[in-house]
Amino acid sequence: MKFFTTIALLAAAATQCAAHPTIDEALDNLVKRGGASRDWLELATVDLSKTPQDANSPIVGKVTFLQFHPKAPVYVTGVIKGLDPNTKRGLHVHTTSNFTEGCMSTGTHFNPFNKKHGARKDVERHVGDLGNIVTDETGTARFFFKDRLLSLVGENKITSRSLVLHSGTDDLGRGGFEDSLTTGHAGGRFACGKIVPVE
Ligand SMILES: *[C@@H]1O[C@H](CO)[C@@H](O)[C@H](O)[C@H]1NC(C)=O
Ligand SMILES: [Cu+2]
Ligand SMILES: [Zn+2]
Repeated sequence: MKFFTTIALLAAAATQCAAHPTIDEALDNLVKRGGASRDWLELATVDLSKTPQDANSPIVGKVTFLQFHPKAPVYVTGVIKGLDPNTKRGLHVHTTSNFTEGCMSTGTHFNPFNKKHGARKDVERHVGDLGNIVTDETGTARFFFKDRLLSLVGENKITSRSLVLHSGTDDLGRGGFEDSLTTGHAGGRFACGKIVPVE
């Protein structure tokens, strides 16, 4: 199962972003540098298609996380449809997958090191800060990036937490609003889902 999911991801990543290395090339590089083995692989996915308690949500989307070594970066790839065209929307890992009050009860941004909110490439950031996804003219966002802080194992483990897509743009901590350094002033919680391991 894992193997086939990975192959599907490699194909999807290759067609999505010709300018970026494919996951397979990235893995090759990691193996060469001694940072990974082809025997160790963790995968997790989130289905954002049905925001808990809101079956009529227009959002359809799936995001997959892939890691090749406990200390290696996590590759994040996804397609999310049903958003406003040509815009940026905040995407974060939130601490819990408590959906009692829909996305509102998923807690704060996952922040095991008690940092301030920031951009994905900032030193000062929450582990859960994934910045913004960018939509095309049809309101679809396709993305593929790697992140050095996320993990699928250990203390930064995001599995069983939730992924939250916001109704606004994440200001990456730079907006000067009261909530810029906690939430990136990213607005309401548009869609969310539990991050579950793929066996
Ligand atoms: C889940 O969220 C609800 C609503 O915010 C809260 O009352 C409840 O205590 C939470 N459950 C757990 C297990 O934290
Ligand atoms: Cu958030
Ligand atoms: Zn944050």
